[in-house]
Amino acid sequence: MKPGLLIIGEITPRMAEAFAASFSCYYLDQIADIDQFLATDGLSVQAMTTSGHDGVPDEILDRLTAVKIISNYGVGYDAINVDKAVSKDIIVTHTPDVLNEEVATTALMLLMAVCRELLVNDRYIREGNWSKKGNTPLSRAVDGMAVGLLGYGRIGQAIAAKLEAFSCDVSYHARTERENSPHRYYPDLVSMAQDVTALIVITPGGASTNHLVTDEVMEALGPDGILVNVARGSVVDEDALVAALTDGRLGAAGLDVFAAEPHVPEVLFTMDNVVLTPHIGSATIETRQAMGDLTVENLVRYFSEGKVTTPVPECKHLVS
Ligand code: A2R
Repeated sequence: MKPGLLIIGEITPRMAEAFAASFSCYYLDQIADIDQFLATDGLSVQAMTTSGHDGVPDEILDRLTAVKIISNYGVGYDAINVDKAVSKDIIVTHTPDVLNEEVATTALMLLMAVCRELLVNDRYIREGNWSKKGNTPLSRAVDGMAVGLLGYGRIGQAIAAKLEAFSCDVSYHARTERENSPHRYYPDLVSMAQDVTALIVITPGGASTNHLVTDEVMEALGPDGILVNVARGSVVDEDALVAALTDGRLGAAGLDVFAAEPHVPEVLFTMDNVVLTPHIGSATIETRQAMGDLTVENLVRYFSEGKVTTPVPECKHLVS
């Protein structure tokens, strides 16, 4: 008998096909009566898969008592209560590394779109202004820019490598300094924000990084400063961000993530100095395929070999 798998959130057809080959699949959004499910088919559910956005509701985690593993389709797993899962000896896996380049490219795309005013210029032509009013004002160069990274892990270092191609002066802030890094380490985030033109946020979400980017950090970036967030909306104090952009105390922003997705503060819609994308950091066909394959691999390996490929650090002691 195939083990039961509860699928939470959106997955690709390729993932659905692979899961169906190894598991009895139950889709949370197709379950009409959750209490009835938990008392019947739910008893056979030994695995769950979810996305970084959807996570696992605590109630499900508490009531699906046969679950042994949760495979997260994404690198960020702040929407899963990992402490609770680990206390129940449930292994949690995620998809590190396979999305590094894509998220790094998204960060650079936002930085470039903001600096070169891509959307303003595009609209200018579409509205027929070029022939009527002539050229648009000059924009800002990315090449040679001083850029600070908040977070210097797998993705942060991929961003740094791409910025090198633009001869940017790269520095970073994290809790710990990396040995042998070619980039300058700032133990203090505000000091780094004072010294750079653009700050790119690429830490995990969750309580420990909540509102790391404060009003003070944005003040330090200043009226010519640019904030790019490809991490989690929770890392930036969004009310302070909106206020700083409104007052001109912060120059511009490129935002892929928001505090309460899919809600985005509407005042941002009116700002030409802001570029908005709907959490598309890793959302290409190629990268989502690699992430999906790893999400499947973790589950299939667990049930066939008793091993997983990419456990989250908090549950390494649970895996052999
Ligand atoms: O602080 P450290 O030395 O552990 O460095 C990590 C940094 N970080 C922080 N920096 C400052 N204050 C904090 N409270 C803090 N917490 C973590 O974030 C490290 O440099 C970086 C995380 O790197 P990785 O664990 O390799 O994550 P990865 O794969 O780069 O992904 C980052 C996030 C995901 O969790 C998703 O939320 C998003 O990017 O896609």
